[in-house]
Amino acid sequence: MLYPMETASRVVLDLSGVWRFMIDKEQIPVDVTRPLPATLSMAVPASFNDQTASKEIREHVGYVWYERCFEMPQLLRQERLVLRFGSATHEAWVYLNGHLITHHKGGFTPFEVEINDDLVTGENRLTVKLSNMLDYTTLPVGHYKETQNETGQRVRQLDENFDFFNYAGLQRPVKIYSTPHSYIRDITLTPKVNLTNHSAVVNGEIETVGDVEQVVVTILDEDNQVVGTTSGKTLAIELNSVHLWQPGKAYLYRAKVELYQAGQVIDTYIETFGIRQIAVKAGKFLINGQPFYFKGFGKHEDAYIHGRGLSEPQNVLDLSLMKQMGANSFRTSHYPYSEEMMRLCDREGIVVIDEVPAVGLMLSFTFDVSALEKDDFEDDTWEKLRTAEAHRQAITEMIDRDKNHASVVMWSISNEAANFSKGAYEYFKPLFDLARKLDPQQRPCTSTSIMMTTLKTDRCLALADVIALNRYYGWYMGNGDLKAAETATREELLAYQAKFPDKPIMYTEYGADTIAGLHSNYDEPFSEEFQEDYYRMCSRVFDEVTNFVGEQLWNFADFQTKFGIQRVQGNKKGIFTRAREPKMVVRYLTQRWRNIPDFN
Ligand code: GCB
Repeated sequence: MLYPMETASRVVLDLSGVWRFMIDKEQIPVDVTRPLPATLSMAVPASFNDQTASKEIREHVGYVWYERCFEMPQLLRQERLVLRFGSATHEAWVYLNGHLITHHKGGFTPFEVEINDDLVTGENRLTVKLSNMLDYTTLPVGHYKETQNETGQRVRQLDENFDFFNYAGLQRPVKIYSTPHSYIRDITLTPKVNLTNHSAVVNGEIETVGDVEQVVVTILDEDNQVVGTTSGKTLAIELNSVHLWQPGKAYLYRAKVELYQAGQVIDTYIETFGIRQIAVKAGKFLINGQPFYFKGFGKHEDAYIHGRGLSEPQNVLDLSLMKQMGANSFRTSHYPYSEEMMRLCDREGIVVIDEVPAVGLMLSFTFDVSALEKDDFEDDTWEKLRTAEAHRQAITEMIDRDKNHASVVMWSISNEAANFSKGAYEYFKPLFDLARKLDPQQRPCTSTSIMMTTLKTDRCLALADVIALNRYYGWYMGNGDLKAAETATREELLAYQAKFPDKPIMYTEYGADTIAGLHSNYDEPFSEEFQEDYYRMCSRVFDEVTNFVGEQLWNFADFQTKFGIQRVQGNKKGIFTRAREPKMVVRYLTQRWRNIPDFN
């Protein structure tokens, strides 16, 4: 799916700004043929939750409505016009001038619809109904319940089966873009590098719609010089002396695709891409043939006021802070991030593990690993969950959206699912197969494992190209005892390495809740001293394990969660506060990461 972009043949109109908003009290049906009786203002893109002083709005479970009007410039009316949502969380019904024009479920991927037939001259009224409800059929997974209040009215309740606030709304840009009626629908690029002679072949497919006489593809380098050209919808353009996209040293080419009719260019799209090679071999994660070491983070899209909404200044700052520390990567825990962030990572040379919103696929919880080690251990996760269809859709839409990004080096198919329970392999095998079938660049796939999913209990290890562990020894297990944590960390990593000598191993989460400004002479948990000791302990062990290919700590910054006795206005495992002020440990990690090269 192409990102909306202005070119010689395309115009983009941005519908960001202040919309009208209301929560649906479900007392009288909303009449979409008339303007909404909505009196509140709500900025788009952003989550709705933190934009008002109302607790009712912040904690609302159910439906909300957004509306705004726009006029379509007459000079564009002859073009094909497409309304596009960067995301609408979690389910959307879109009406234009009172007609339902599209519906989409899944809160973290874009969708679009042609609007020519529903546009009117003068003012157009765009209305969006959103649901923020989650259940056993959706990603992420929520425990959903309906009860009745004293007056017999339905009360919807949602208990998120995950550790982040259920922000919702029109969280990413809403745009209208134009194309001609015959147009470029999609571009798929699969550059193949020859590392020995520094050449590459840019393979690809151009998908078009309508009457097309010819398609011409031109590759431009960063100096705007033409380095290759071809005609036809299938390309294989050879490039010599190629500039590789490298972590921290991004080099981006542009593929200018032109569609001809009667000797004239009628549609142009410019796709930016990088040339690099990803491989997993003999326990190493190779980027451009060299063993790469991941230094970085699990993150969230989470900010004051914006909630999970796109904040480009915050994205720019986050990557700058990462680079300053010598970090080189992050995982889009626990959902695909905005397209704007992915483009920025391409530009900045930040390496990304791209994750679907598959979080909460675990319906029981115990730290008693011995119970889980029984061959036939089965909880009710795979019997009760009905998420397979949503999961297939999420994988399909994520890969469709992100397939050309040089920054994306691996897909994460789930976070902390009940891999220890019978039925897990049968659930996941088709999903890993699907990701591998869909990805034209054949990136490695992984899924991150929770502490109870061990070498003995994990039924899905054979599926993952990289072993990705989320571990909290010294925090959730043996809180405060870093000596025991060190032993457990070491023993477990060495055991994985011995059993799977060809699979790279990395930590995709490890951390300790830390209240900024809390200090202790006794290095107690929650103090800044403890956080630093914890990370020093982990680093010591990591450095001993040959096949250990990366450390992505939890979390880049403090973030908002649902209520819970372990959460004080959110999760405090950030090494930065939510406002991006450093905790003490940032100095230690900066010094460590600046001294670990990206490649070893
Ligand atoms: C995890 C989850 C993450 C939580 C984290 C924690 O394992 O993947 O979503 O926020 O632990 O801090 O408990």
